[in-house]
Amino acid sequence: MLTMKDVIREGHPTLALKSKEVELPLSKEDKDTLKLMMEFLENGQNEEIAEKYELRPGVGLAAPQINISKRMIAVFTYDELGEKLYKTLVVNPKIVSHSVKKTYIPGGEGCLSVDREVEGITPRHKKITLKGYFYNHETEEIKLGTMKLSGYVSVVFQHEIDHLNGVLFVDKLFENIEDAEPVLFPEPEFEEDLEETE
Ligand code: UDB
Ligand code: ZN
Repeated sequence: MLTMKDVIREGHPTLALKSKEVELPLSKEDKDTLKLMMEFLENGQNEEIAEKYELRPGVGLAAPQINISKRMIAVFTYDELGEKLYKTLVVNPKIVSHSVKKTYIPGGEGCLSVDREVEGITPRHKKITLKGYFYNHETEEIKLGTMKLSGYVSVVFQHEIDHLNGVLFVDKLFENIEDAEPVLFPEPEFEEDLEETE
């Protein structure tokens, strides 16, 4: 399994490289890498496993972050409404179109490869159309396809694709972005209990 020891950090030269297109059909090695990437994200979001192995709860991972300079990404997250789960591995992803409107994560982004607190926000396209080879690591099927993404999930994919181009979120920090709308995370509904318990 992958742990935080396998994740290279800011300053490592691989993070600044443009990674290579992956050849198809996928090699056994590439299939294994993709599977390990998804398992790393799943483990990180499993409290018990995360605590045991000291994993950060990642929502996305790009192959260069484990020092493999190939165009492969993994995303494991719900959308901002907690409605749809994206458990997605993409090989040779490409943003084929995007909105003019921009968005950003209000508190700023973080990164599994960046160990410091960074101030500032990173502008992203509000909507993207992503084309690539979508890989199912359970069935080992791979299919060319297109996905339309918006809001928080679109930010996660853009962050991962940036890694494939040698770009970190810290390379594009702003104090404020004109005419960008923040990703809206709804506040959990809170209702005070009127009855005493126990
Ligand atoms: C993350 N997680 O996984 F706004 F429910 C980050 C870390 C670095 C803090 C673990 C994260 O942002 N979780 C999150 C954010 C929310 C709401 C929520 C959970 N990454 C992945 C990464 O470094 N990939 O290379 C950083 C994210 C910042 C923006 C998109 C990816
Ligand atoms: Zn990152």
